[in-house]
Amino acid sequence: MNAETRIRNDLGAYWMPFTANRQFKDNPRMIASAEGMYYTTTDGRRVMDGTAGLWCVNAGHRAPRITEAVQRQVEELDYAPAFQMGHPKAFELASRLADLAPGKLNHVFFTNSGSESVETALKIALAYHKARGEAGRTRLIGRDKGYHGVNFGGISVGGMVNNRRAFGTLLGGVDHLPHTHDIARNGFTRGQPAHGAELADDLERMVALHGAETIAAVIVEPMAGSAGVILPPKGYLQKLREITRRHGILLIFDEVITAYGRLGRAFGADYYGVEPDMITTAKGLTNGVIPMGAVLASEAIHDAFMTGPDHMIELFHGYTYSGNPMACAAALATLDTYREEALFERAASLEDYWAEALFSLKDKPGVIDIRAVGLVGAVELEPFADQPTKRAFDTYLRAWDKGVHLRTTGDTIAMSPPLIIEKSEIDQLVGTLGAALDA
Ligand code: PXG
Repeated sequence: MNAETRIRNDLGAYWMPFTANRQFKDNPRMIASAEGMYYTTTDGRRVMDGTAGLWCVNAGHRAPRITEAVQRQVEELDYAPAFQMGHPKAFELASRLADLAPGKLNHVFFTNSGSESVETALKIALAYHKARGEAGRTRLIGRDKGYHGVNFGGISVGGMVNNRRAFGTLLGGVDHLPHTHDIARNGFTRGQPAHGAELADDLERMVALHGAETIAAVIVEPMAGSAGVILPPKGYLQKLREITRRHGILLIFDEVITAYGRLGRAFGADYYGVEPDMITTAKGLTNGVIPMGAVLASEAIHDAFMTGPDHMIELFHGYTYSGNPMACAAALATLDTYREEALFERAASLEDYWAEALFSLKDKPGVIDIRAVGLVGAVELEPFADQPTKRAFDTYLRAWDKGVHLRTTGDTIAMSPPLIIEKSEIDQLVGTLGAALDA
């Protein structure tokens, strides 16, 4: 082995994110290329992408319009300063998103990831109340099992203990609603769970405890993806909307996973028929090609900042790469692809077939619940005694060996294929998971 080869094959330097580094490096799974629904590994195997990357490649890999748009953009304008300066595609993209967004969510703040979108929305919420003379509204309310990225605001309102416990005291003034995961009452429900709308009433308890005039915002995922695909019970999101509105509290939907067609509509807000005050997005915005996030904010929130002298910066927040030209080009081409290939409609039309296929796994060994919505699915397994997460991860590895890539979280297998998936590929994906569960 010459020096060059040794360096190229050394896996030690890369400290991998959210990965069991030592286990991975003993037995690496490496992707060389991808197209449409499939990856090709460095050892030449074809593996179906059952998760759209990390819930982001909604239009499938290397969608031609996006590839071409990025190629064109890098030849034309690679970067432009984001502060006190603009370029046309950022304005065009913001207008397109405002048109796509529900109701009065007409203003767009660009970020580079879901985590940054969350921090941005939380900061806008605090600054909005201050701008309106209610600076006492500083409390933020999240939810148990919530995932809002990995930055300090996001892990503070988030509710996944492993993401929190190593990192100190986090933000103060944060409280958490109870989660809505309840297999005992809602196990194996097709569609929205029947039980649990009353869990939103806990917000009334917090209002009574802290005083509404101290609460800035509530942030929830309309459908909680990372914690294992937890669906909102019937009436739950409506109730949260009603209580927050009545008490002047902002409602933020974290739609980093659910936005851009994952549920068969542009946004989870459309799917569930509830309009929040802000929506955080990322992932499917650019099909994963270039990092980008966007926060959609209501007219009222935006307008509250547009006061004071004209020459003053209204919001002291932003990123070097907010509205980056390369990312804007990718996002515009992604939105074109979604529209021209009717991918949201396609996801909606596959929803029943997808759920039917997943529910066929009901009697497989170890299965204790199945959940499905849009093109998202989850199969929850009875954990092995004293070895939490192992059963799901073993199943994942078996499916990988059989040519299908899935995700695990705890002892739940999560699936979120690209929206271009064919019925025969749904059969293959679910069939492979079934065989992995049998093994
Ligand atoms: N909010 C939500 C609701 C998310 O799902 C983030 C924020 C953070 O996004 P960034 O771009 O900063 O990672 C997410 C991310 C999984 C998985 O397998 C989920 C996410 C990321 C990676 C893996 O469940 N969600």
